[in-house]
Amino acid sequence: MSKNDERYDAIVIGSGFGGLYALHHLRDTMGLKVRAFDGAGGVGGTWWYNRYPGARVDAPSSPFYAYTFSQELVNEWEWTETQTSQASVLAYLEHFAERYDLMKDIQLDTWVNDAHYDEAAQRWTITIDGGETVSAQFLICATGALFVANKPDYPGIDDFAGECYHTGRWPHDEVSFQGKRVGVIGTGSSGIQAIPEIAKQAEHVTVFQRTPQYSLPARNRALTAEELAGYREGWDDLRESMLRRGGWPFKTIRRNASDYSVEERHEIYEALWEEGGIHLAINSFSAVLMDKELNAEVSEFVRGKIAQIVKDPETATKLMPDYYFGTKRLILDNGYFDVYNRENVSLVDLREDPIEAFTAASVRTKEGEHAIDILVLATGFDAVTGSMLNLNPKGRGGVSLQQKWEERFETYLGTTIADFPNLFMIHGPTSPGVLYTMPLGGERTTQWIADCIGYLKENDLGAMEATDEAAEKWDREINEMAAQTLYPLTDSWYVGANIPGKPRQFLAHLRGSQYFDQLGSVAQEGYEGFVFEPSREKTHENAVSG
Ligand code: N01
Repeated sequence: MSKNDERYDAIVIGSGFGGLYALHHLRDTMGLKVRAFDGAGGVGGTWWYNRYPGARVDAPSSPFYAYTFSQELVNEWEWTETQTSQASVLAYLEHFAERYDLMKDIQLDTWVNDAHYDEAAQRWTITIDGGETVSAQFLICATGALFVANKPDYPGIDDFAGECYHTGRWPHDEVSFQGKRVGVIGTGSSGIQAIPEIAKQAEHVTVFQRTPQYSLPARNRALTAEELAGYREGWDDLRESMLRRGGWPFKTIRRNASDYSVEERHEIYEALWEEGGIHLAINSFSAVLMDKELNAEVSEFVRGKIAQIVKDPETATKLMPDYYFGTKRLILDNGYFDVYNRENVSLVDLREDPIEAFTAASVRTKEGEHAIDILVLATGFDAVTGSMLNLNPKGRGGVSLQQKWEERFETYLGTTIADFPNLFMIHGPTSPGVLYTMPLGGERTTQWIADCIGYLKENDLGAMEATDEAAEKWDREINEMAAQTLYPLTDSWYVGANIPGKPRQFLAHLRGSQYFDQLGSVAQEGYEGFVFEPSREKTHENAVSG
């Protein structure tokens, strides 16, 4: 066999949380011949790239932001903090890859430059760096929800002659901020995590803020040996609880705001703020993301906290968010608002004082010039859809994904796309993806994909494909679910508003456990919404043998 026609049952693109588990499950549990590819020089996906100072999990983390399927794995990994750092997550993923002997089937430093479906062969052929082609019946895209870096196109930005780093493409060598004047653009999770760390070293940090943010205290601390032992002991129950709830093990309190007085509600907000993490959002009142008045009350509570923390009233005012609390990605910080009490940090409010241009050594805004040595772009990603559009697979009739998704990011179940048979996405648009615990979501999605593959094999089928009708219906359902909340009213990357020209559409399924129940029912009820083709390979073999 020439190097140009390596044949597999499945190709996995990406070796982050989703891709590594997909390789393990499809190869070791399903017994398939699988090959994984990743353009990065190591496994870890998001966690390989996003190694900026302060990078941590921005969701309930140790030990829940991890694979859940194996008690042995849970027992042997020593998480040390309540909010896991990027370095720990990456070390964990590297351990996972070694423990399950995955590296022999992962080709790193290898971009997939083309992927197209061969209707006659019912197979996907990919072209990788160097022009080699590889084919498989199934293409599993674990390409990452936060992969394609968004770089602003301010006039002259490429003329800036100092060091320039995007948080999502952070160098592997240490970046020293010692004695440097640093400009940071962007105050999403990445900027808010990085700024306090950079400020510890830099001579001066100028933060360029477009939208002020609600950020909640992460209250990161050491995880005690007793806590870890308790989690391990009760793992089955915890896992069960994660499966039933939104991917988290703890109960979300379903309180009605109207059952409490204003004072009582404030006591609850205070307690949840003190507790830290995302509790203020998920454990205050169930309607907080639906009821504008209630949301305004919580928003005001957080603004009050900002006013208490930030000593300079003018800076505090600039930091006050004015969108609906929780409708952009919630941020968990370790000393973000406090950082503005330092003498070496200043804030530029781009709404009042926009950036006009860059020079070789400065950022020029309407009202002044800010000399900088290092520019940090914490400007986010073409989230959820960017990595798939980058891959741009070509499906039935040669239709490209860029054509297919020109106006709307239509999928069926967030995992499949009409016209793209045998292609599956992990954390695709309209899956719970970024609103669920991603490692667990990846496991559950992969298990469902594996069941699809098993079903095809058992029934001598060669291809499965979502119908347009099913995709349209799914799209309406996702839209209707989002429309019951305040999410669509805010410009955020959840709706694609951070990327100029991107079609506006809410990109996630809002009810994680219901979603996985739905996936299960579709499978149990014979895969409604899909069409199947008999296996041509089998037919051919039968014809030959018959
Ligand atoms: O990106 P963001 P991020 N001029 O898009 C601003 C995940 N994450 O990298 O709000 C000036 O949230 C933009 O302003 P605005 C997490 O899910 C996970 O911080 O659009 N500013 C915003 O302030 C997170 O949500 C972990 O008005 C510009 C910022 O840049 C997601 O990644 C850790 C601009 C971008 O914020 C993305 O977070 C860290 C411009 N031209 C992040 N363009 C984990 O724990 C953009 N901005 C897994």
